[in-house]
Amino acid sequence: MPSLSSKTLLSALAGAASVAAHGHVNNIVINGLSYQAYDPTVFPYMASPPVVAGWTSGNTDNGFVAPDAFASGDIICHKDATNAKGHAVVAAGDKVFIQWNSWPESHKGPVLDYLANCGSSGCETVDKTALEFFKIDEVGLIDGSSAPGTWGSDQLIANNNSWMVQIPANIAPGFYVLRHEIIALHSAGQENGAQNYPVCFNLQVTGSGTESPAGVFGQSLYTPTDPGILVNIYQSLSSYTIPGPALIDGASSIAQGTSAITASATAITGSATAAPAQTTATSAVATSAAATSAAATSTVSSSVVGVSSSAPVTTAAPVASATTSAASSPTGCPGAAKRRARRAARRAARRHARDLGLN
Ligand SMILES: [Cu+2]
Repeated sequence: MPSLSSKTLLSALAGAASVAAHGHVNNIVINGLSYQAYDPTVFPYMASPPVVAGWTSGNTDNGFVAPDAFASGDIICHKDATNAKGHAVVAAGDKVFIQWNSWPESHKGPVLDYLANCGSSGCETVDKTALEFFKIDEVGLIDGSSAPGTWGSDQLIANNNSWMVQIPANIAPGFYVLRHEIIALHSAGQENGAQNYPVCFNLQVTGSGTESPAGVFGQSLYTPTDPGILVNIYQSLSSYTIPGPALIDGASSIAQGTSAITASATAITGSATAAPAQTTATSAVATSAAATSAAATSTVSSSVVGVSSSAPVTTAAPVASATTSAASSPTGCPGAAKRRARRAARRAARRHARDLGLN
C-alpha cells in the first residue's frame, strides 16, 4: 500500500501486524495438565484477570525487549513484569511443554530456558532483580549452511509453535521461576537490533534432587555486543555462540514433541505442597478464559499442528496496537533519550512491517 505510507499509519500497521504475527505463550502443559499463561494482549484490560502461573507483563503489543534494556529489570521476565500469583507443580526430571500462540518465521534465533530459585517463601513475592538464573536448555543455530539458517525458533514453529523443556532431575526441590525466551536475530546485524522475548512462570519443583546451581542475575545475562546478540544471520554461519551462561551439569536439551492435554489446571497459590487442582475435565475446558486452550486440547491431543490457527483471536488486542507500538519500547527515560527511544521504536516497527511482508 504505497500511497498510505505516513509514519503514523506505518506504525499503526506495524502495531497491528505485531499483534497478528508476533506471539506470546498461551499455556504450559505438565504431565497432561494445562496451566493458562498470562496473556499480555488481553489480561491488562480485564477487571479481574485470573490468577495464573505466568508472570504479568506489559508487552500488550506482543513486543520485545531490546539490548539497550539488557541491564534493566525488563529483561528478566519482559516489560514491567510482576510476580505471578500462583504456580504449577512439576517433578524434577519431568517435561514442561510451552505453547506459544504463534511465531513469525522471519524471527529466527535461539530458544533458551533458565531456572532461578526463589527461596523458601516462594516466587509469588520474590524480588525479581535478586533472582539468579541458571540455564537448563538452549538451542541456537541448527544449520547455518544456507542463510539465514535453521534455528531453534524454526524448530519451535515446526513443533506447533511450542517448546518442550526438561526440568533437570538433579535440581533440589523448591520454588523456581522458569524463564523461557526466544531471541529474534533478524535485525541483529546492527547494535540494538536483536529482540528478546522472555516469559516467566512460577514452578514448584518436587523430587529428591540435591543440586542448587549457581546462577546469574537477569540483568547480567547478556550484553548488547555478545557474539550471539550482535550477529548478522544473512550470511552462511559455521557456528553461533548462544548467549548467556553455559548449561548446568545435568541439563540437556531434549527432542521436541507435543504434550497431550488431559485436563486444565488452576495455578496453585501459597507455599503448601499441594497436588495440582484439576478444575475441568478435557471436555469442559471451553468455558471462560480457557477458550484458546480448548483449541489446544482438541488439536494437541490428536497430535496435529493447528492451535495457532484458532488461538490468536485475542479480541482485545487492537485496542492497544496503534499507541503501544511506538511508545512502549524503552520506558521511563526523559527528554532526548525518550525521543531517541521513540525513534528507535518506530524504526523497529518499520523493520517489523517489512519483515512481515506488509510493505
Ligand atoms: Cu518482530
